[in-house]
Amino acid sequence: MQRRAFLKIAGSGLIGAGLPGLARGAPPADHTIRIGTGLVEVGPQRFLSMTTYNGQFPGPLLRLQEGRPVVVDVHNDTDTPEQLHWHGQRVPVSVDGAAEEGTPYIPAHGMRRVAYTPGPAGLRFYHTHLRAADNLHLGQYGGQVGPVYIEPASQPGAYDREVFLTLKEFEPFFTQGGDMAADVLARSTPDPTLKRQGETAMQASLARGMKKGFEVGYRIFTINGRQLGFGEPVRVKRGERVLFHLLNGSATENRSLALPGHTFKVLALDGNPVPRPSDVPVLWLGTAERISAVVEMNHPGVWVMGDLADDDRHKGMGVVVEYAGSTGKPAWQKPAPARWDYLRFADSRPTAQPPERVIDMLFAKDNAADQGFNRWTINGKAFDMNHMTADWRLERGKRYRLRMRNASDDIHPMHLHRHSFELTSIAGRPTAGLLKDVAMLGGYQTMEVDFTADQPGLTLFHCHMQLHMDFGFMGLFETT
Ligand SMILES: [Cu+2]
Repeated sequence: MQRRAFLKIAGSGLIGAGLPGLARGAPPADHTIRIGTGLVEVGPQRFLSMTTYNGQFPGPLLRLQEGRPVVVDVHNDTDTPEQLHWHGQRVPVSVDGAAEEGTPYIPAHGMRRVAYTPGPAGLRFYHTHLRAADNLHLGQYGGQVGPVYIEPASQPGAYDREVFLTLKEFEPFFTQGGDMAADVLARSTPDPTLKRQGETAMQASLARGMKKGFEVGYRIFTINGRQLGFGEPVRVKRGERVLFHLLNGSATENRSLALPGHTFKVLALDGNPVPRPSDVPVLWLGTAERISAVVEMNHPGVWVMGDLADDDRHKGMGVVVEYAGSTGKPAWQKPAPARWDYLRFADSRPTAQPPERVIDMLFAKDNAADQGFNRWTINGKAFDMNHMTADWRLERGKRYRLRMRNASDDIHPMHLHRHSFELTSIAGRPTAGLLKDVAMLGGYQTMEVDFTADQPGLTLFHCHMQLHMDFGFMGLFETT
C-alpha cells in the first residue's frame, strides 16, 4: 500500500520536492531559450541587429527524443510579449505558441515554462508567431527561427553524417508589384474558373486606380545566418553520404537549392519519411517547409550549393561544399530547369481513405485593399484578431478533407497547426501517403489534404507567408 502511494507520487512528477539540492521545487529545464536582441555577422564585418534566440542565428538546434517528455524555459528579454510556436508538433494549445488558439503570451521581461512530449519524429522547428503587419522588425522578418530534430525510434536510411541548414533572408523592404517566380511547381493547367475570378478582381481594382499591393524584397540572403562564401564550407569526403536537413526559415519566400553534379535523394518532407524516396537535381521549399535528403558525394571539387535565382545567390543564398583535397574557387553550374512535384515521392497507387466530411475553402486576394496591402480572404472572410470565432467545428477523432481553391496567382504554403495532414489531391491529380504540415498550393490551382482531428481545442490554419497571414489569410478549427 505504501509502495503504491510512493509510486503514485513519483508518477506525478512531485518526487524530489523535499530532497536536498532539489528543495526549491521545480526541476531544471532540459533546454533554455532566451528571446532578445543579438548581433549576427552575416558577412565579413557586416553585423545585423535583430531579435534572436540565445543571441544567435539560427536559434540553437534542439535535439529531442520522440515520446520522451521535455521541459523548456523560454525567457523573453524584449519589451514585447512573445509567442514561440513549436511548428509541426502534436502539442496542446497551452504549448503550441499561437495567441489565436489561446496560448498564453511569454510576457515582456518575463518567462514561461512549457513541458510536453515531442512528436512526431523528424525535422521540425520553432519560430515566433507574432503578427508583423507593416513592421519589418517583427515576426519572422527577424531572427526568431531555430531547428528542432526529434530523434525517431528507428533511423531512416544509411548516412555518414548530418548537416542542418536554415535558409533565411534579412534586411526586408517593401516593394509594389513584383511577381513571384512562376516556374516552381509541376506544370499544370490553371483552373479556368479560379483564373477568371482572380483576373477579374485584379482588373477591377487596377481600373479604380489602385496600385498593386505591397510585396516584400530582401537585401541579404543567408544559409545558417551567413552569406555564401563567408561561413565555413560543408567539408566532405569522396564516397560520403551526407544527410542534409534543410529548413526554409523565410518569412515570405519560396526557395530552390541545387548542388552542381549531384542529386538529392529525398527521404523525408516536413520531417515525415516519404513512401517513395527519389532522386532530384533541384529542391524547392515553400516558406516553413523542410526537406531531409541524402547526397552521395561522388563528384569531387569545390562547389556552390545555392539557389537557382542568380540575384538571390549573388546576395548570399548558398553555401560552399568542399571535398577533401580539392582546391580553387567554388564553382556554380546552373542545373537544367526542374519543377517541383510532390507526387514524385508519394505512393504510386493512391488509396486515401474517404473522409467524414469535405470542407470547401476559396482563397482570394483583395488587391491593395488594406492601406496598400493585399487583403486575403478564406470564403470571403479576412481573419480578424479582434473578432475571433471558430470558422469550422470538428468532432474529435473524425477525418476531414480540406478542399482548397486558390483564386490568386500566388503560391501559398498552407499550414495546419498541431496536426500532420495527408496530401490527397494536387491540381486534380489524386495522391496518398505524403504526410506534411505545410504544402504549396499553386496559383489558380486546387489542392486537397486530409487530416484526423485528434487535438482538442482551437487549431490555427493559415498561409505561412507572413505578409499573407498578417492580412487575413488565417482560419480557426475547433475540435470537441
Ligand atoms: Cu499566401
